[in-house]
Amino acid sequence: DRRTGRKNQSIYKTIWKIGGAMLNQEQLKSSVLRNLKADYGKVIENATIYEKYHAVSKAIIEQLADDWYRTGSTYEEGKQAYYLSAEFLMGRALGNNLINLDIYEDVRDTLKELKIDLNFIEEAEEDAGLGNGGLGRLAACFLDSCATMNLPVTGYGIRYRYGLFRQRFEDGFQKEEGDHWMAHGDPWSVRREEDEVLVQFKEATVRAVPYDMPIIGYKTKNVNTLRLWQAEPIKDFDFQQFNNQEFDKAVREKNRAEDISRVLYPNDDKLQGKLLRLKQQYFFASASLQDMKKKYKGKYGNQFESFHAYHAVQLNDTHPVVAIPELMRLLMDEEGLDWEQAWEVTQKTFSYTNHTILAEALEQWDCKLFKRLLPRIYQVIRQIDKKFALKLRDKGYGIEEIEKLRIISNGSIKMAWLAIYGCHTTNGVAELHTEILKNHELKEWYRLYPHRFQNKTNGITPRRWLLLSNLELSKLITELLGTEAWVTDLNKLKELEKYRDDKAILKKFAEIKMKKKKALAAYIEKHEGIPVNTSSIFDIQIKRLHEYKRQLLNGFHILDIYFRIKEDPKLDLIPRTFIFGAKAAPGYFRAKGIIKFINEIGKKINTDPDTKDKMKVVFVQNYRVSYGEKLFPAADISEQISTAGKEASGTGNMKFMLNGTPTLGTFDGANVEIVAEAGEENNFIFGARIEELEKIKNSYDPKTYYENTPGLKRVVDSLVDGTFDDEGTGMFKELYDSLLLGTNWHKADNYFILRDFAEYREAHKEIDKAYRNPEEWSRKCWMNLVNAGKFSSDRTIKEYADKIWYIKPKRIL
Ligand code: T68
Repeated sequence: DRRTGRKNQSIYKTIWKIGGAMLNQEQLKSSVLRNLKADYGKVIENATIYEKYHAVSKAIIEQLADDWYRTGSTYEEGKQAYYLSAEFLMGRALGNNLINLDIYEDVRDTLKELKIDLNFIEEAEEDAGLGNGGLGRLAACFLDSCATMNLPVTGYGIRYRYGLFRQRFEDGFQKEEGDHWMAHGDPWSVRREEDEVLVQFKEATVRAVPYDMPIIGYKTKNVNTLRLWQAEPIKDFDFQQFNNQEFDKAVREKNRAEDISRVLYPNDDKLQGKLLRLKQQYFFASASLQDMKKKYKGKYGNQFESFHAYHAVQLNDTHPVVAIPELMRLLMDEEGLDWEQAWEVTQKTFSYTNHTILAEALEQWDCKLFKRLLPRIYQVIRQIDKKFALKLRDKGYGIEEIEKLRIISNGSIKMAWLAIYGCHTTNGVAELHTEILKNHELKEWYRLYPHRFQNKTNGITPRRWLLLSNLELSKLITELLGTEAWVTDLNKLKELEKYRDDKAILKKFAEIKMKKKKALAAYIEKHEGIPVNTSSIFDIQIKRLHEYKRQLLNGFHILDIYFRIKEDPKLDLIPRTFIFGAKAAPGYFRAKGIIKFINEIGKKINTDPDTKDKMKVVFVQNYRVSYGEKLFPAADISEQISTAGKEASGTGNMKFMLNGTPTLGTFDGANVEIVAEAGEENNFIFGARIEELEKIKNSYDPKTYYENTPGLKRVVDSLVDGTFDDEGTGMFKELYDSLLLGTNWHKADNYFILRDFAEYREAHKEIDKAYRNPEEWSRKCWMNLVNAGKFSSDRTIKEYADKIWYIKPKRIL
C-alpha cells in the first residue's frame, strides 16, 4: 500500500510515483510554495484560491516535463496518428490528471499539511470549454484513451480565447456571457514559440503559435500532447501609424489576426456559413499540416511520396476537411510532387468521421466566399471535382448520378463529399447511424466505395466518468474484483454480474447512489437555490438543447403529471425530481423558447403547495463538463428520448449507464447497443422506430394525436391558453405553431413529439412501478453498470488504431 499522508512519516517512506519519476511529499510542498512566491510573490496565508490552484498545477507539470519530452521523441520513430478537431471539450484538468497519475489521494493528504483543501482548489478551476457538446467531448475522451493505451496520437485544434458561452437564467430566459476561461492564466498549457508557423490567406498572413497541453495516460509514463493553435499578428502593431496618432488603425491588423482564434462558434449540428468560421478551419488545418511537414522533413528529407506511411490524420467531422486540398497544395507547390502522386499520398493519409445526418448540419461553402479567401485551395478543389466527375463518367455513371455526387454543385462546395472522396475511410459513430449512412444519406457513395465505410461506436473514458466522478462506486468495484484492472479493461465489469442477486452488495450499491444524490442536492441548493428531496427519483436530461432531442416532450410529460395530481391529489406517485441541463445556441429561437417554457413549468410546480412535495423541476444553469461530473453519478433515470434516427450516437447515455443508471429512451443511436448489452428488461424503451417513422412521415397528422391522446391537448394548449407567460416574446405561440401548423421549411411536429407522448407516459409509469421494489431497482442499475464495458473509449480507440490508422502502442519506460 503506497497510501501516505500520515503526519511525521519519514520522507523516505513517502515516495510516490509521478509517471515513474520519484517525488516525495516534501518536494511537492516546496514546489507549491516556490511557485506561489515566484508567480505571485505570496505565501500560503495570503494566496487566493486561484493562486493556490495555479501553484499546485504547476508543481505537477514540473514533474511531468521529462516524461512528456521523452514521449515526444519516442513517437518520432515510425507512424503516428493525428486527431484534427475544431473542438476539444476538455473540462477541468487538475483532478483528472491526479487521477491518471494515480496520486489523487496522496496529493490531497499532502496538501492538507499546507492547509490547502484539494477539493476546494479543484472547484476554482475553470472548465476548458472549447467545444459545444458530444463531438468535442468525444475528442477529449479519445485523447485520454490514446495516452492511456500508449498510442502515438496527437490532437490538433484551436486555442479559443473564449470557449462556449456561460449561461444564466433571468426570469427563466437564457442569457449568455463570454467564457473567458483563461482570464487568470492557463497553467496546463505551454507556449511553444519555436514551433510557430505562418498561415496565408489572400488578404493577410497570420502567425499560428502552438500551445501544448499534456495528455496524461492512466498509470503509464506516456504523456501525449494536445496542440492548440493561437492566431497572432505578424507584427504587434504598426509603430508608424501609432506615431502618426492613428491609434485605431495601428491595432486593427492585430485584432484582425487575433479574431481568428477569438471565440468558439456556439452552434452544434447547424452550420453558419460565415467567413470567420472558414478562416478558423483553414487556420488550424494548415498550421497542423505544416507542423507535420516540418518535422517530417527534418527526419526524412524530401521523400514526401511516403508521407502517408508515417501519418494517419483523422478528420473530426467536416470542420477540418479543408486539410485535404491543403495537403495537396503543400505536396505539389512546396514539395514538387505531381498531381497523381500527391493525390495518392493525400487519400492514404486522411480518414473522416461523420457525426450527424441532419441536413442542416452538412457543411457547404459558397464558392465565391471560398475563392476570395483561399484562391489556390479553391483551384485545387475545382481540380479534384473535375477529375472525380471524369472518373464517374468513365465508370458509366449518368449525368444525374454524377451531379448528385459532385463536390462542387449549385455554387457551393460540399465538404462531406470532399471528405468521403479524399479519404480512405469514412465512419459513423454507432451501428444504427452507420447503417443509416450506408443505406440512406450516403447510399450513392456506399455503392461507389463500399469498402471505405466502417462503424466505430463511440465510447467514453472510464477515468473521468467513473474513477474521478464516482470514487465511491469505483472503490466498491475494485473491492469486489480484487483489482483495479477494470479501469483500463472495462469488460472486466462483466465479472460482477454474478452479484446480481446479492442483497448486501445491491444495498451497498444503492447507498452509494444515495450518497451521490445528497452531494448533488447540496450543490444544486447552493448554485440554483432550489432544495430537492433526495428520496425522490432523480430523472435527468442533460445535453444540448435541440428540437430533435425533445426536451419539450419531457416538459409536456411533467406538466401532465402536474395536472393529474391537481385533479386527483391522492394520485399515488413516487416523488420525482426532474433535472435538466442544456445550452441553446444563442440564435436558436425555438430552443430558447423551450428553455423558457420548462422554466415556467418549474416555477409553477415548485411553488404550488399541492405538488411541491411530490415533484420538483430544476433546470441547472451553465451545464458543462464539471457539472456533468456531479450529475451523472446521482441519476436514477437517464433521459435519451430523441426522435428515432436523429441522434447519431449520444455519449451522455453511456456516462449514465456506467454510473448504474437505467435508460429511458428511444430506439436511436447508441441506445440500441446499450439495451442490447444491458437487456431491454433493465431499461425503458418506448416510441416509434425508424421504420415506422419512414412509413408515416408523409401522412403524419399531429392533430389526431393532439385530439385523441388523453391529457395531451391540455399540456400543448398551455403554450397559448394563458397558463404560462412568455412575456410578450411570442416564443410559446411559435412553439405551439411548430407542433400543429408547421412552417414553410418544417412540417408540423417534425420530431413526432405528439406521436410518442402516450408511449413515453406509459414508460414513466413502468419506472414508477419498478422503483417501488428497491432491490429489483438496484438490480436493474447493477445490470447496466456491469454491462457498460463496450462503451469504454479504449475499445473505440483500439478499433480506430487497428482498422483505420494502423498504428501500434509505444510504451515509454
Ligand atoms: C454529436 N454531434 C452527435 N456536433 O449529435 C451525437 N456540429 O449524437 C454524437 O454522439 C456526438 O456528436 C459524438 O459523435 C455534435 O456534437 C457538434 O457539436 C457540432 C459542432 C459544430 C458544428 C456541427
